[in-house]
Amino acid sequence: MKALFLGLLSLLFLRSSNAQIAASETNVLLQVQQLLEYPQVLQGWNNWTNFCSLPPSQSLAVVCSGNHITELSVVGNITNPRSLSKNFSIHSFFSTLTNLSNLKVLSLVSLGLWGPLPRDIDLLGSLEVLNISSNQIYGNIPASIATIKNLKNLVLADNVLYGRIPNLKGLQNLEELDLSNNHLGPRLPSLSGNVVSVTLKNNSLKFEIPSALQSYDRLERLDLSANKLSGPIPSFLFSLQSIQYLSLSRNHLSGELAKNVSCNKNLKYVDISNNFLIGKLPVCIQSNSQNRTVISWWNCLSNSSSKYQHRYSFCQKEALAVKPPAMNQKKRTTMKLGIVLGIIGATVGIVCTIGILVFIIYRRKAAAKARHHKDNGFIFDQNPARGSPIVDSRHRPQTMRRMATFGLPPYQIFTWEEIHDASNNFDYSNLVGEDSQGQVYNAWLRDGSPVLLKRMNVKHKHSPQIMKQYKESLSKLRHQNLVSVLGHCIANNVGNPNLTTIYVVQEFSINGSLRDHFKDWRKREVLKWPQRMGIIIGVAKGIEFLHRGVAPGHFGNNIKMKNIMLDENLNPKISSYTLPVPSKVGLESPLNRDTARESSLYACENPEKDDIYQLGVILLQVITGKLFNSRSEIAEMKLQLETNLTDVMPDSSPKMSDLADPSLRGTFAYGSLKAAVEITVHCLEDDSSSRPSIDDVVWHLQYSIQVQEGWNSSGNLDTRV
Ligand SMILES: *[C@@H]1O[C@H](CO)[C@@H](O)[C@H](O)[C@H]1NC(C)=O
Ligand SMILES: *[C@@H]1O[C@H](CO)[C@@H](O)[C@H](O)[C@H]1NC(C)=O
Ligand SMILES: *[C@@H]1O[C@H](CO)[C@@H](O)[C@H](O)[C@H]1NC(C)=O
Ligand SMILES: *[C@@H]1O[C@H](CO)[C@@H](O)[C@H](O)[C@H]1NC(C)=O
Ligand SMILES: *[C@@H]1O[C@H](CO)[C@@H](O)[C@H](O)[C@H]1NC(C)=O
Ligand SMILES: *[C@@H]1O[C@H](CO)[C@@H](O)[C@H](O)[C@H]1NC(C)=O
Ligand SMILES: *[C@@H]1O[C@H](CO)[C@@H](O)[C@H](O)[C@H]1NC(C)=O
Ligand SMILES: *[C@@H]1O[C@H](CO)[C@@H](O)[C@H](O)[C@H]1NC(C)=O
Ligand SMILES: CC(=O)N[C@H]1CO[C@H](CO)[C@@H](O)[C@@H]1O
Repeated sequence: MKALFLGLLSLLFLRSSNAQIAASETNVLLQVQQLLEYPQVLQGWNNWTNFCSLPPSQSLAVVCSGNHITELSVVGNITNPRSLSKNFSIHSFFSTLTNLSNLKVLSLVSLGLWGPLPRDIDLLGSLEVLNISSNQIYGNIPASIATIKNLKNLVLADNVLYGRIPNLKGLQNLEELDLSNNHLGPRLPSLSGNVVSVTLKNNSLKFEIPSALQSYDRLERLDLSANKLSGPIPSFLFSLQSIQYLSLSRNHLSGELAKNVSCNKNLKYVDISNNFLIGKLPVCIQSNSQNRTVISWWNCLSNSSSKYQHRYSFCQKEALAVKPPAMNQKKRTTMKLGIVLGIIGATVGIVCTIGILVFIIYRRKAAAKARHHKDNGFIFDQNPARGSPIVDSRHRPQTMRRMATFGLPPYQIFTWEEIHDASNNFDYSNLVGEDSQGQVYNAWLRDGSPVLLKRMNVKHKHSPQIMKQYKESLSKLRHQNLVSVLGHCIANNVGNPNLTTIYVVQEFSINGSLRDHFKDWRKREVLKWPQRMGIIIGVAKGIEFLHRGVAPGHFGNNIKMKNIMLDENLNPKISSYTLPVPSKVGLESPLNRDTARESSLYACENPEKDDIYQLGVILLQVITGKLFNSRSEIAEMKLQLETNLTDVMPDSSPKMSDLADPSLRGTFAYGSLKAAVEITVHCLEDDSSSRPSIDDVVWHLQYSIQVQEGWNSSGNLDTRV
């Protein structure tokens, strides 16, 4: 009896004290528990939990103030990290959190969160601490994060973030930035001068340490270790007004430190190990002292207290190999080039001419093309309220600001030096592959944007006329559904006049291939029917452009899932098409078709219809969600679908829906699926001559999309992701 009374009393008490925070915020917490799939640390939360007086622990803190929740800190099991199921949607998770309108501290560590950070993360506008380290957040850091004005600590360490770090200068209150163990780069972000701790270790930073750091008067801790920074260590780092901890280890830093470097007296820790430094250390970091730890091994220093040093020649060689790209130093171009050439003893003469004519022709064609492509882009915007341009023009130099309609900079003739810098002297670590045409490198333009660089050697000498036609044909390979050609450089070898090296700079797509998206179920979940049709029509339009948009047509393009790159808006780009090489006979056949055929899995005598067949295979995989490895599997699936189509029985319809990828359920209009299946079956005809032309395919796909759009707009589809 007494126990019951006490129980009732405590219940009443709990209810009333919980009532201090708005009921809606209690609901948000319970939803958070559910969306996080009931992690151990939140076990026991229920309708009766008094969230404002939970005993504080290392892994959980809820703090209330007034009648609002101001802090939510949840740390999952770090030793045994888990991953949330495919039901998890980071987008709805964060939009649930935005209902905690006064939230100042948000820590969600090691909870298995996955997905890209929502672009509208700035809706959490009162945040001061955002700590979502040790999860599986991928993609770019949204630029809107820089508008959360009160942010003091931003910790996104141990995730899978990649790409540029947005400009964070607007975060005037930012004190701690920790982005370690991601793939961010290639440049350090701009920060306000108030920052106290910057940790960017183990990312993909390149280039020299920027002099902007000089103005960070409050910076106490700087960790840039395990990146690919190059160039010298600027002296000012050691004497920054507040610096205490400085780690630059495991980079490609080179050169000699100035002898007169002076150190801030509070500098307690310096790690410059594993670089390519030479010469003697300045006095203030010459050895460990009572108050200063210095780690300097594995350089080529001659007066270091550490025994572990490489020989001088090692650093000279390595430093040369990673010579930092010259930024905005056009004037030095020829002189530096001469030095480099002298050192490597090469006899390559450089003839990169500016094809003004090509450029003018291109501009005229681009304008015509732009008109042509204006209204046939079919991309389902995942986030219609916040459509943002694919390319952020603010970071591009003036000359590149004039965008063509589909977001490409104007075609560019590169100098050999630019090519050389972009690839870090064709550094082996940048080599991504080699095919019958040549090597492909990862490279970075001077504005930091990543590109692909293809190097092809061409034997035979070609007449200026043929070279002119050739350059023109290269510069035409630009379309929103192609991994477009951004520019080129042609270098003639002085020692061997019959050898020409052609460097082609192509777009780089950071977001992975269509096949990657299908193999990773998380990414696949994002691809509902409208998204998949948007991708397929893009691929078809890319093929249409290759077949019809350039003269002569470009056939046998080795169209495969792994060769379709997706950008961040899920716009597909065909990457596999064979680049033209100059031919002896001029424009008659500027394509090296033999290589195209060799590399094609289903080589056949009709390269045009071969492309159609391969588009059919992609359609089949996109519809069924299966990845096929053999022609017989494809034939079998085609047969099943075909039977379904020709069967007049009305109950055949559910069968077709069953053949479709289960994760598409509820997202397609039946008529749209049927139209897509019809054209797929048609593309996969055994007899190549009965396959449709690309124009037919595009027409049918557009019809399928129209059916789908009608269905969407009658309120059938929740297009949120
Ligand atoms: C919590 O309350 C909601 C409605 O207020 C109810 O639907 C739900 O079943 C309750 N849950 C528990 C565990 O009592
Ligand atoms: C973390 O997971 C491990 C292994 O499952 C388990 O032994 C440990 O108790 C967990 N720790 C916490 C804090 O839950
Ligand atoms: C995911 O959602 C489906 C349906 O909503 C449900 O049946 C399944 O159990 C959920 N999976 C997990 C791991 O929560
Ligand atoms: C958040 O607030 C909005 C409007 O106040 C409401 O419609 C929505 O259901 C709330 N979400 C949660 C998870 O409480
Ligand atoms: C972020 O979380 C990690 C892991 O719990 C912790 O070590 C770190 O101190 C946190 N940082 C902030 C600013 O909360
Ligand atoms: C560096 O970061 C990657 C992920 O970006 C991680 O897998 C790796 O373990 C990290 N390396 C070190 C030494 O921390
Ligand atoms: C160090 O010496 C260089 C010239 O050798 C000079 O330009 C620089 O101002 C000196 N720095 C300091 C801090 O004395
Ligand atoms: C080391 O620090 C102590 C106090 O922290 C100070 O008295 C001493 O002078 C310092 N030694 C050197 C060599 O700077
Ligand atoms: C020039 C210079 O700094 N020389 C120093 C090299 O290191 C020894 C001790 O290891 C010093 O005695 C020298 O002054």
